[in-house]
Amino acid sequence: MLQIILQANKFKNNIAIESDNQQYSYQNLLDASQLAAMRLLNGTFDLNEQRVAYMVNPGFDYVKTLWSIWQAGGVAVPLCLTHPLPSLQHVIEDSMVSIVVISKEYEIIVGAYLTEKNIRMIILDDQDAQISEAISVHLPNIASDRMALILYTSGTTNKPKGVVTTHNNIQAQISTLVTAWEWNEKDHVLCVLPLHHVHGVINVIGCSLWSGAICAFIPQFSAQVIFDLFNQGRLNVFMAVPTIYFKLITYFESLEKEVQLGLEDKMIKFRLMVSGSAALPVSVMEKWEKISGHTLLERYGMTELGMAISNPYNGARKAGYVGNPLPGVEIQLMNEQYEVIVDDQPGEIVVKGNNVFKEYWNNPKATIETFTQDGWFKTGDIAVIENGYYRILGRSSVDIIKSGGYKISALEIEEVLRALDQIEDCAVVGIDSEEWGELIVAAIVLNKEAVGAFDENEISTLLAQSIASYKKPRKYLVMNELPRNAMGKVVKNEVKKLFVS
Ligand code: MLC
Ligand code: AMP
Repeated sequence: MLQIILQANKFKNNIAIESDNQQYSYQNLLDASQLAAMRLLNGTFDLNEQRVAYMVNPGFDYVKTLWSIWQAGGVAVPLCLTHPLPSLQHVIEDSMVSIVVISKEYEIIVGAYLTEKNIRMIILDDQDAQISEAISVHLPNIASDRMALILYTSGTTNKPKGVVTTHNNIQAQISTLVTAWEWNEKDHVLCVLPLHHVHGVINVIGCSLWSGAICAFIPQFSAQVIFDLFNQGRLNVFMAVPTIYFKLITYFESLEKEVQLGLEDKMIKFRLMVSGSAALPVSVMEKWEKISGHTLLERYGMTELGMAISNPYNGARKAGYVGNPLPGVEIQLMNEQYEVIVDDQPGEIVVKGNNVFKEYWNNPKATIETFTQDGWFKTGDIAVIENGYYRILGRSSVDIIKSGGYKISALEIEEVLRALDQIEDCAVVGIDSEEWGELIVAAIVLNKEAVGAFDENEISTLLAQSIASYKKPRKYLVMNELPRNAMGKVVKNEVKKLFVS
């Protein structure tokens, strides 16, 4: 039996999930996910690593669906709830899914497309939400080296790639965090993150449900709802990206003094507050410490790895540093020739361990290129060790942008922009932003016919049809030509300077 299911069996009577104003026990989750697995199997014995995509709201239905796919022998492919159809199509088609499970409200977005493509669609309805009696079902035995999950991540290629992790990888990713951060069954975490990325799926849902803890969900990010829940005094663990802490601080500062004092009183009682997915500005860390009494625990991770480096749970958490390798994760810094750096110089972080993903889906070339000959995974992140702690200095590619904790390919946005009639050429970059980490901006050269008639809102509306809102440039600069070097290549660092000067 899968380890996550064995774990759940230890805590059958504990509350596992709070969502939609209801509580669900681990027993409820086991029963409902087994029933859903039978529905997926539809009379067959094993999905045998068929890909099953799902577009399901955060909460009981989400976890039930994920666990049902795993128990039926499928590979889970979570879809982003806010992506427009072309982005969803890319994931569905690239991962070659045979089934898509959706919450009812998403039928309007994907229903016609799935019918046209003859892809089986399962719509979760009210009946599914009801908890059935325990049933005796025959489910396949799943070897832990089988594929479990494909998460799509942007890279230096224009379209996102599928990152395949096995059940073994996921177990390693979860168990190292459970050990390092002392997760236990008394914990009560709030999940506010999107659930098609490793931060929400592994760190929040994976770790809490592995430990017999409660995972509470809200439908989408809302500072007010989060503080209302903090105020109830039942939560004790919180994890978010730096942008969320920034937004919470801004909201907190708008509250009456009395309300602030009440909240401070509740927040100080939390066991753990974590930040990651992007660099935590020291200013945000300090402000959060002032209002919550917590020194945020900053850690470093990646879709291909889960988490790799973490500040200590017990011990000094240093602002601007990500700490040290997690248990079971091997880290080296390497130079451009992929030789280990022996002095205190900066180098690219490379990683080995059971946490490291299996492969990029259906992309052996990208998989081979991302590992050194000795099997180290090349992260593309540059770090240095100072006084025994790792500090992230940046990325080796200027074409990867982190905004709001999302990894975004500048090349993907450029391709979409160039496809618009008005735009002849463009260069997309990320510029520093305390709120977003990086803000996406675009220098553009207009087609002759469009010169003098540039309309930012029109561009934004057109982009919304094909890319997610968080990928849209937030500022444009119309230029006669883009800054290029002697080889004719656009110099992105020069483009960045144009936006900050
Ligand atoms: C949204 N907006 C942005 C933006 N995203 N503006 C600038 N830059 C961005 N990146 C704008 C919208 O256009 C809108 O503006 C307003 O903000 C609200 O939009 P929204 O979509 O409702 O945003 P919101 O819900 O507030 O989203 C902010 C957020 C979200 C921080 C909650 O970005 C988020 O959930 N980020 C987490 C991503 C994540 O989980 N990453 C982990 C990847 S795994 P207007 O004007 O139209 O109202 C990983 C590995 C690891 O990285 O280490 O963990
Ligand atoms: P993703 O591909 O979305 O999983 O994003 C992974 C990337 O996020 C890493 O390669 C880093 O560039 C970045 N990242 C994650 N955590 C941190 C952190 N604490 N500090 C700086 N960058 C981070």
